[in-house]
Amino acid sequence: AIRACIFDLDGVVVDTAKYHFLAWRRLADSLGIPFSEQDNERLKGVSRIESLKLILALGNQTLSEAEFEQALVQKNAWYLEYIEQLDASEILPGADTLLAALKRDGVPVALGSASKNAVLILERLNLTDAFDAIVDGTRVSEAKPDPEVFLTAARELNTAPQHCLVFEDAAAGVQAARNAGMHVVGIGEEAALPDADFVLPGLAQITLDQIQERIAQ
Ligand code: B16
Ligand code: MG
Repeated sequence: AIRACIFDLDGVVVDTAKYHFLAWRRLADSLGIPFSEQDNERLKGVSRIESLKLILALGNQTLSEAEFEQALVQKNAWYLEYIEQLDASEILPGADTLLAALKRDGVPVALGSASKNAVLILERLNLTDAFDAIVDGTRVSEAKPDPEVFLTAARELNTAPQHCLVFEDAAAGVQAARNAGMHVVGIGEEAALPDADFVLPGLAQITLDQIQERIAQ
């Protein structure tokens, strides 16, 4: 049975995935590398450093260490610019309702995000108190699909991995949950997330009981 839930941030709780895409595309443009929304799928859930490596590989380019570092800083500056106005209106449909229901039912909840901006974003959304543990990109050394972020979250919730349920919008994140030995509900399109237990278009109108039933089948 599911005893704890772990939420990815970008693309699950909040619609920041589009801002990551805009910032990466702006950076790719500045390097003369064509970068489509389809290319961006592979960056979802992936750390900042790994994302830049993927973009450079797309363009068959290399950067010096200093240029690489500068590009990371630039991308994040643009990203922060895009999320400057971020507020609770950009919480994805159903996320706040589900989080509130879990709290009411006493189900422990963690954030498991690759983002180094996660704490700032949760503050802007007024959602910090919804989480019993926050594990983000500042706290882990291995990027998704490595299970580190989710295993750390499970430990902080005092729950064994097989009793944890992860909500993820990224292929790398679904893989990370699998590698952690957890259940995982994909958020988005079925075809993009074949390794999830099942896929939902979003968190709207879903309860933990309904998810338990579908996983038990
Ligand atoms: P940052 P998640 C991930 O967050 C994003 O999906 C991914 O696009 C981003 O590159 C990564 O965080 C790092 O974010 O640059 O803010 O540290 O989906 O794991 O919540
Ligand atoms: Mg995500």
